[in-house]
Amino acid sequence: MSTSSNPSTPASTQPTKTVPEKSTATVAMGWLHTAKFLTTAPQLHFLPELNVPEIAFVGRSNAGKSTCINTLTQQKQLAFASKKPGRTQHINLFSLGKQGVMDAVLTDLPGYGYAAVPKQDKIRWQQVMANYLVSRENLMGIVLMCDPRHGMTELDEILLEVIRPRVEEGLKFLIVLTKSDKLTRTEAAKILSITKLQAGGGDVMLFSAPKRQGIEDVAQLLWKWAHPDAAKASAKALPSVDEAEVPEAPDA
Ligand SMILES: Nc1nc2c(ncn2[C@@H]2O[C@H](COP(=O)(O)OP(=O)(O)OP(=O)(O)O)[C@@H](O)[C@H]2O)c(=O)[nH]1
Ligand SMILES: [Mg+2]
Repeated sequence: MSTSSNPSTPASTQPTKTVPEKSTATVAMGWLHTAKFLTTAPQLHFLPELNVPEIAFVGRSNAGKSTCINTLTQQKQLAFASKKPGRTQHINLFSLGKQGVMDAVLTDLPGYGYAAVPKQDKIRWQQVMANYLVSRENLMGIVLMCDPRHGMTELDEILLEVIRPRVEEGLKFLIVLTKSDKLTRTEAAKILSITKLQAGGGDVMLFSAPKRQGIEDVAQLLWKWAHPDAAKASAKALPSVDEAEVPEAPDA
């Protein structure tokens, strides 16, 4: 005998359980949590060629790139983070994808601008990075991490110049203002609007690992970059402002 339904109620009139659709933020956080170490290399030509979208984290040394990757992927030690600047010294790739099927890659790059690095090493690294940013074929997005207490520095501006031709061809670009926990609300609002003016059309977001600020916003954007078709489909599924029922305004 079936115990799953009330025989006196016709099947068609039984109340149906509605399963709420997962929000984009939940999907994005779940996707990022699948991150696994893929490979590490001292320069571009040692990296495997990949045919999935790659998103690189760049920025000054100590800006918080590795910490941001660990926070987004909800893994404590996926990328090496440290108080000591210059902790990341290789190009590190992390694969993403559900059920073990890789559908994107995150790249943690060594930072630039650390004064204590010998000049020759600085030049070598700047060449490695410029080469990666200009030539990595599957690179589809860049997250520029910037400490808002220093704002965009000259080296950040140079980096923007290096990637400008690719941005004009469609490369996605986000500036993340890290360590926002170190700022007051007023300071944060001010640096956010200044950086938006400098971003040349790119997105800008505030982020704090300890305060967990901005995590879902960054996660959703990266997910959308890597899944443009799915992102378009879920945007279509939502009613547009015209279609949505808008309550009538009360008479004045
Ligand atoms: N208060 C605060 N500290 C942070 C935040 N993100 C990172 N940090 C700290 O900043 C320091 C540098 O962080 P990393 O993630 O190693 O920085 P990185 O950009 O990867 O540095 P390199 O690998 O040297 O280029 C560490 O002491 C982190 O704990 C944040 O959002 N808030
Ligand atoms: Mg690092």
